[in-house]
Amino acid sequence: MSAPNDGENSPTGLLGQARALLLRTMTFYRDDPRTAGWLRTRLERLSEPLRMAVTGRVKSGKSTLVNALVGSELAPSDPEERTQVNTVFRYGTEPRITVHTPHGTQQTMSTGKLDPATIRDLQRWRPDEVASLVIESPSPGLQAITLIETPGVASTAVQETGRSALAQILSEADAVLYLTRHPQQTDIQFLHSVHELRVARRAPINTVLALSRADEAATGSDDSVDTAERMAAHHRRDPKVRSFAQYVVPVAGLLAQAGATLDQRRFDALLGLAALPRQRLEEQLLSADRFSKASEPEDLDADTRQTLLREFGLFGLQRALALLGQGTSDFARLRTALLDESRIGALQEAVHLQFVERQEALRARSVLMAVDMVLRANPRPGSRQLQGELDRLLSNAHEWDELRTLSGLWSRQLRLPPGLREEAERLLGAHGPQPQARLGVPAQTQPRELAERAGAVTRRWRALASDPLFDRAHREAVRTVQRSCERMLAALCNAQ
Ligand SMILES: Nc1nc2c(ncn2[C@@H]2O[C@H](COP(=O)(O)OP(=O)(O)OP(=O)(O)O)[C@@H](O)[C@H]2O)c(=O)[nH]1
Ligand SMILES: [Mg+2]
Repeated sequence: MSAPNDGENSPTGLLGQARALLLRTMTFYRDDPRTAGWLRTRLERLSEPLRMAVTGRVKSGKSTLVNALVGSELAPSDPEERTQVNTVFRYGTEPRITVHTPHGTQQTMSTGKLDPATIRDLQRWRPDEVASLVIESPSPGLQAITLIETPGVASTAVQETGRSALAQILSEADAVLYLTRHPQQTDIQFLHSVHELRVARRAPINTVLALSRADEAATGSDDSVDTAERMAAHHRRDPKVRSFAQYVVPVAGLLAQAGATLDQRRFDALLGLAALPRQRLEEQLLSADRFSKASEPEDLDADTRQTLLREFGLFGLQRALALLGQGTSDFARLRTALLDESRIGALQEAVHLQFVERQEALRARSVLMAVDMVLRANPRPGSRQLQGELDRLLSNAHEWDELRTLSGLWSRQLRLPPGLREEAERLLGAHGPQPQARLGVPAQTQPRELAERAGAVTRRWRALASDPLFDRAHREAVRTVQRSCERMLAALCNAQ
C-alpha cells in the first residue's frame, strides 16, 4: 500500500475541489454562453503554464525585466513612451503574435522572427483597436511560466489606473511580480486594492515585490545593488508590506537583460573598450553624455556605442568593463558575472519557490476567484448552493494557511526557536507535500511507521498550541502546523 499524496493533483486537494466547483458553476450557467465561455477559459488555463503578471510603477523596468526573464529582447522598453497594452508572453513552438480586439475578435500572425519593433508598433494602436497582445515565443524561459506585462501604475490618477490594472491582474494572472524602485504610499494603496476581493483577502499568497532598477538605489555607486538588498531586507520585515507581499527582492533588470542577451558582437565591442588605457576609459564612463561623445577606440562606431549605452546603461557598462579589467576575460564568464551582480538569480528563485512550486494553491486561488466573480455578478435562484460550497472551501483552505505561515517563517516575521522552526517548515510542506517529505523520512518508509511518526508529531504540536508563551500570531502559526499534522495523520490512517 502506498502512502497518500497529500493534496497535490488529488481530487480531494484544494485545487481538485476548486476545479470541481468550477465545473459545476459552468454547468449551472450553461445557458449563458458568455459566462460559461469565460469560465471555460479559466478551466483551460489549468493545463497551461502558470500566469505571472509583471506589474508595478510606470517606468519601473517591467519590460526590461520581462526580457531578462525570457532571455531575449521581446518587450519594447523605452525611457519615454509607456507600455499601454496588456501584453502576454507565452511559450509556443513557433514565433506568433495574436492581437485581441476589445470586441472579442482576434487575429494571429506567424512571424519568422519576433522583435521589439514589431511589438512596439502593435502596442501603439489605439485602445479601441487592440485590447491585448499575445506573443508566443520558443524561449525556454517561458516554458514554466507565462508572463503578462500590464500597463504601469501611475503615481497620479492612481485610483483610475489602479482600478483598470487591478481588473487585468485579477482576471488574468495567478501570481503578481510587482516592481517599484522604492515602495511608497501609491504602491501600498494599489496592492491593498488588489487584495480587497474576498478570495484575495483570504489568500494573500501570490505577490512578490521587486525593488527594481537596483543599480540606482545609491545614486549609481558601485554598491547600489547591496544598498537595495538592505532595503529589501528592511521591507521584508515591515508588516504593512508583508500583509500583501510574501517576499521582497532587489533586482537590477537592465544589468540582467544585458547579461541574458549578451552576444559576441557586443562582447567584442566591450573588449575593445576594455583595452583602452584605464584613465581614458574612466573619463568616458563619468557620464552617459561623455560616453556617447567619446571617440576611442576608433573602430567602435557611433551606433554600436549608442546600443551599448541603451542596453547596459552607464552602471552596466562600468560593471562590465570593471569585470573585464579584473580578468573576467571570456564571454560566458562575463555573462554569468553580470547576471550574478544583477541579482536576477535570487528573483528567479523567489518566483520559483513562491509561485512555480506552489502553483496548485495559486491555481486554486484563481479558480475560486473566478467562481466568486461570476456568482457575484450573476446571482440567480439556485446559485446560493454554489455560494455555500465556495464559502466552505474558502474557510477550509488549509493549503493557503500553510503558505502564509511558511512565508512568515521565511521572512522572519514569525520567529520560532531554531529547532522548532525547521520542523515547522518541513511539516508545512516546505520540502514537498508528501508525508515522507513532511516527516523528513526516507521515501520508502512503510505506511505503519509513517502513521506512528505522524501521530507523535501531532501530539507534540497539539501540546505546543496551548503554550501560553506564544503570542497570537505565533499561536496561529503553531495551530496551522498542528492542522497539517492532523490532516497528514488522517490521510495516512484512511489509506491503511
Ligand atoms: N538604470 C537602470 N535603468 C533601467 C533598468 N530597467 C529599466 N531601465 C530603463 O528605464 C526605462 C524604462 O524601462 P522599461 O523596461 O521600459 O520600464 P517599464 O516599467 O516597462 O515602463 P512602462 O511599461 O512604460 O511603464 C528604459 O530606458 C530602461 O532602459 C535598470 O535596472 N536600471
Ligand atoms: Mg513596459
